[in-house]
Amino acid sequence: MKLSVRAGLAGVAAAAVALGAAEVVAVATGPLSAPLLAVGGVVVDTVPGPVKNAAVAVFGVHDKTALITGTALLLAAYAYGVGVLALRSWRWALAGIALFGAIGVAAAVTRHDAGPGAALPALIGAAVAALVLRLLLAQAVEPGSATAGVAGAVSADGPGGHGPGDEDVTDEPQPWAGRRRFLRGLGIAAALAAVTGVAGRLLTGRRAVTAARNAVVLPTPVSPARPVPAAAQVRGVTPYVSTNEDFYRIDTALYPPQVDPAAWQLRVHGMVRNPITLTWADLLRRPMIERYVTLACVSNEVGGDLIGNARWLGTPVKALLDEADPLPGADQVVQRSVDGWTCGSPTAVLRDGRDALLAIGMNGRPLPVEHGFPVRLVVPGLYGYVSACKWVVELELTRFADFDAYWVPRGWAQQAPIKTQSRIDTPRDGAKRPAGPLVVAGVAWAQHRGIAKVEVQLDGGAWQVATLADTVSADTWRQWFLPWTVTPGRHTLRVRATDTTGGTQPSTPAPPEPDGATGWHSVTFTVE
Ligand SMILES: Nc1nc2c(c(=O)[nH]1)N[C@H]1C(S)=C(S)[C@@H](COP(=O)(O)O)O[C@H]1N2
Ligand SMILES: [Mo]
Repeated sequence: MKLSVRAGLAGVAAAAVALGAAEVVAVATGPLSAPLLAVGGVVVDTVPGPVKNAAVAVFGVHDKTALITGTALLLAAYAYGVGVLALRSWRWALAGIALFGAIGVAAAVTRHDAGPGAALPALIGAAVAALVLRLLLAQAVEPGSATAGVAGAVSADGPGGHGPGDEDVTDEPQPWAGRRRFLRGLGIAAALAAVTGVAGRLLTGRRAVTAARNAVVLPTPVSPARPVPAAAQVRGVTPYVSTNEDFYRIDTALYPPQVDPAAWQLRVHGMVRNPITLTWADLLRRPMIERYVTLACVSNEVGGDLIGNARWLGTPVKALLDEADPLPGADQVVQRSVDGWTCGSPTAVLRDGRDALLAIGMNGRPLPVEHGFPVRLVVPGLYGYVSACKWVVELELTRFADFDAYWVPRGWAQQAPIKTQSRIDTPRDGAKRPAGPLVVAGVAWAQHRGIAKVEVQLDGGAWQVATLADTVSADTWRQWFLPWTVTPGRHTLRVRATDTTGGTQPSTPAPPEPDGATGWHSVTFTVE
């Protein structure tokens, strides 16, 4: 192994131990102060809209994992470079580590609601990185060899030393005797990194609100949800009710905010005559209703699965807003999450009598932490990014002209009612089917307007009207099916829906940005 490779590996190992140490410190200072999450969070908030949209499109609900993995790989490459650099100049290597620490500190302290200790994980991580790199480098360099001076430089002489390795660090004619010792050092570092990293994560998990969530007893709704009719589910179609585990998750939070209901408050303020502050106990005393509402993400592509239907338990937002008594002209309700994320809904929509909920329950359970525990909004008929604030702590009455919520400066529309859409779930694109009878089936949605008709077309022929399955309400999606007889060959199916206002979804394909995708979903399959 070449000396420069050893030094690079030492750099990577030092960075890994540093991250592990930072995770442990972050147990005390908050998960978002750990450098990886902090830097990742800054990336999430600052990458240009199109890049992020592409990430959601490519990675879907795994965009967070992709981001963290990408950040870690970049850091590894950087740390490798710092390790190699250390052979030439320990001073420059220290500067490289300091830069890494500074970026971590800057990211951590600028996060929304950053605590006083937010800088600590990155600072301590940087110190650990310097220490570990020094120790490993001392082992990477063979004593008595032409490059031994480097070892001296980084171990005995201390920072700033230069060794003869400066001239010719990668050339290594002699087999290297210290290999075993160095590899052992690397192994110890890797083990340390793994143990501290995992321990940090586990301890952070123990500080999570899991216990508080388990202790929540959901109140009985004064108005229960209409039961799901058996005929709502068509065979071969996505489940009519999405389980909490399978429900799609989209948000900007790399680590879901941990909000203890005991400390939770909702402020209703801004352009109102009666500002209100609601505690968890206050909230539980309010009348609760339970409704099935289908939530959809504006980033959902035609045919995509960023949509789900759940039974939400919550108190009507309308009554709360009526009590706060908005001033004339307050046309926007800005919902603010504990992590600073915002979205804006039209005040008129929240007050028009639809079941806009301040929700605490999802399918009979307290909201999962990833879905907004303890409290979120659910508004039938509006895309999630303009209505469904998770971990909500504020409702601020303002004007659309005066405030742009999180996604608006990033290129998305201020207002975004859900567009009428439909999807073929069976047959799947690329499927092979035997000749003869074939049931085409799928879902369609036009929340709050309701689906009136679904039509299917085979190979560009005449549109055929599908049978609509039963559904709970206009606020949920609706399944449909159409029996067909197919002959051998390659076939293409298309679907389009019409809502109860008579609007048929347009054929023109449009991307999700700025206010929701349009176009007809099509699948191509083969009959043998
Ligand atoms: N606090 C917060 N709430 C948020 C978001 C977010 O990034 N942060 N994303 C919104 C978007 S874009 C959607 S589509 C829905 C998704 O809700 P879900 O993750 O429960 O499916 O949450 C909305 N609420
Ligand atoms: Mo979304």
